[in-house]
This record gives sequence, C-alpha cells and structure tokens, in this order.
Amino acid sequence: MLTRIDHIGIACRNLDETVEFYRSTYGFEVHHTEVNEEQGVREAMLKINGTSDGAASYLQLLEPIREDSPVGKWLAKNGEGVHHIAFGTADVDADAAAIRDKGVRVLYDEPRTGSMGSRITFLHPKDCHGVLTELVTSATEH
Ligand code: V0V
Ligand code: CO
Repeated sequence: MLTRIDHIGIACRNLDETVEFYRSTYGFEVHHTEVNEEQGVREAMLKINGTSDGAASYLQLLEPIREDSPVGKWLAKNGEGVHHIAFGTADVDADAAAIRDKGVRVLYDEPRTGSMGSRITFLHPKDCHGVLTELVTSATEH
C-alpha cells in the first residue's frame, strides 16, 4: 500500500546553488547527501515533514554526474524542474508486482538501491500520464 509522498525529485544543474536557494528562500536544511553511481546522480535530501506511516517526506535535489544518465538526458531536453514523484510503501516488491499486473511498465525486475539505503523502482512515465513515478521502501521499513 502506498502511504505517503516519499519525495519529489527535482533536476538541477548545480546542487550546491540549488541547496542554497532552498535554504535561504524557505529555510529547508540538508538532511542527507550522497552520490548514487548506478543512477548517475549527486543528490541532497531536504526533509519536509514526518508522515503518519512513521517515515518522512523529502525534496530530492538531483545533479547529474554523467550527461548520459536519466537526469542528465532530461536536463538537456527540458532544463531544470520537477523530474519525478516518489510514493512510499512498506513493501515495494508487492506494490511493484501489483502495479505491473495492471499493465504499467515497471522499469526494474528487482528494486535497486536508492537514497539513504532505500529500495526503489520506477514506473514508465508514458504509462503514468507523463509522470515518472518512483516507488520507495525506506531503510527503516525493510
Ligand atoms: C523521460 N520522459 C519523461 C521523463 N524522462 N517524462 C516525464 N518525466 C520524466 N522524468 C519521456 C521523454 O520525454 C520521452 O517522451 C520518453 O519519456 C522517452 O524518454 P527519453 O528521453 O528517450 O529517455 P529514455 O527512454 O532513455 O529514459 C526514460 C526513462 C529513464 C524514464 C526510462 O529516465 C529512467 O530509467 N528513469 C528511471 C531512473 C531515474 O530517473 N533515475 C534518476 C533519479 P517523448 O519525447 O518520446 O514523448 S535517481 C533517484 O530518484 C534516487 C536515487 C532515489 O530516489 O533514491
Ligand atoms: Co527519487
């Protein structure tokens, strides 16, 4: 069951400048940063609020580390902006399987490693009315 908006993924060209914008404009502080080589991103998680399922909602700021990565390709075509939304679930395997059974393309056979030790997969934007959609089980849930 999808129980929260885990994060909104925002593509940016310069992570440090974008972090500073969110800090100075809204007062959001960096909760966590990491490089995800497999996904081709350097990212910062800004925690917005805790959620009723015991997890939290974040903004995920994403700077590509390679031009041919998903975020690099998307930035070249669209410029900076909202790249994906992520729904949180205690069981990404079960939810991904159920959604695949409805005819939506799930991009990975098995969930991969996401931010802060989470397990993630993606649904194809063309099957989701133009929205790249991620499913996340946080490290605290698995
Ligand atoms: C591409 N398209 C999108 C899109 N990216 N539509 C909405 N939102 C996006 N973000 C559209 C694009 O405009 C094309 O439509 C069509 O899909 C094919 O796009 P493409 O440019 O040819 O790119 P592809 O097909 O090579 O790759 C698209 C996919 C790729 C979605 C398959 O981006 C992917 O594998 N994404 C999942 C991984 C990812 O995004 N990782 C970065 C975040 P037209 O022009 O043909 O109509 S990592 C992350 O979130 C982490 C680590 C975390 O949360 O923990
Ligand atoms: Co994400």
